[in-house]
Amino acid sequence: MKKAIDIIKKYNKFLIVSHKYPDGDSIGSQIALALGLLKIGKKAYIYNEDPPTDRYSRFKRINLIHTDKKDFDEEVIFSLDSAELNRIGFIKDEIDFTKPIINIDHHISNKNFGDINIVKPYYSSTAEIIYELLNRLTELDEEIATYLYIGILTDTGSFRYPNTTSHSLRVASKLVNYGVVASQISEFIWFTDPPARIKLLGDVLQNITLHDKFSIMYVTKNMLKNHGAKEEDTNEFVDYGLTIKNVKATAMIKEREGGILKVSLRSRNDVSVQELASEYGGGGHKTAAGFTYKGDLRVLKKELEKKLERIVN
Ligand SMILES: [Mn+2]
Repeated sequence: MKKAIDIIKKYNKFLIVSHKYPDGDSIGSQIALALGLLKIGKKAYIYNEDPPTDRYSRFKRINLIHTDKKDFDEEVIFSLDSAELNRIGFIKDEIDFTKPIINIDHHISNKNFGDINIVKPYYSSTAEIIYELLNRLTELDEEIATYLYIGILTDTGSFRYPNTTSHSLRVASKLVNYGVVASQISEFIWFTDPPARIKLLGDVLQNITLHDKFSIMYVTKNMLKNHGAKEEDTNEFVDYGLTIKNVKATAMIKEREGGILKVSLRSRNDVSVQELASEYGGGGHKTAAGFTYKGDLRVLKKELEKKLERIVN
């Protein structure tokens, strides 16, 4: 942490990147860090492969997130919430690795690829780490606190997942003290579903297969098309597979273009799905992980049935 502070003080232009399909933690951490750097008179530029999803459209400062690099000439690169540099996607090719990289993350699988690595797997979110960093740099304010809160709220599943610790709750509480209205943030994020998403959810829940202690569901390109839904509309659907009594692990398979399948895995605290994700070249956390797979949906589903059966027993 001390080394990161020294670098921040020494340089002026900071590029902030995060993983493809950025989630609430990426977006919240990136914006909070950018606002903190701007506040102490530095230049900051957030650059991601993908734009924020519509879920975050009611937060003003998402306009700080760019999907083109323009001519921003960074001196230092911050990589947030990304276990390895490949996770940030094609924008990796536009990064000059001779410049200092500060890697801040909470994934246990983090490859420590930075010149400085602040990796805290026991933290709920990258936002929780950014909170500590910013506290050493400047005075926090309501706006910065709002974006940090978004990160913690979304990565803890609204304070329901096992990563909800006394520390994450304490940080959230301090953020509320800066004037964050917790219920309003929840409303902005969770009460904004387009009708197509709910119709699609109905279809997806219809195909859920329930086994002994695990469940699997899937969504095809055709199902999306039938409802005029986007892939982002399926985010968090996986959670429903785990709300069923006695289910300890669940998988959600999403069909993407080009025969690519994206699999999200979730588990209860006494079961880990992380190793299963790594088996397929993916990663994540103990109770929330994922991977991509090229091949047939039915074949993969059969395979996952066998593997999940083993994990939960
Ligand atoms: Mn995260």
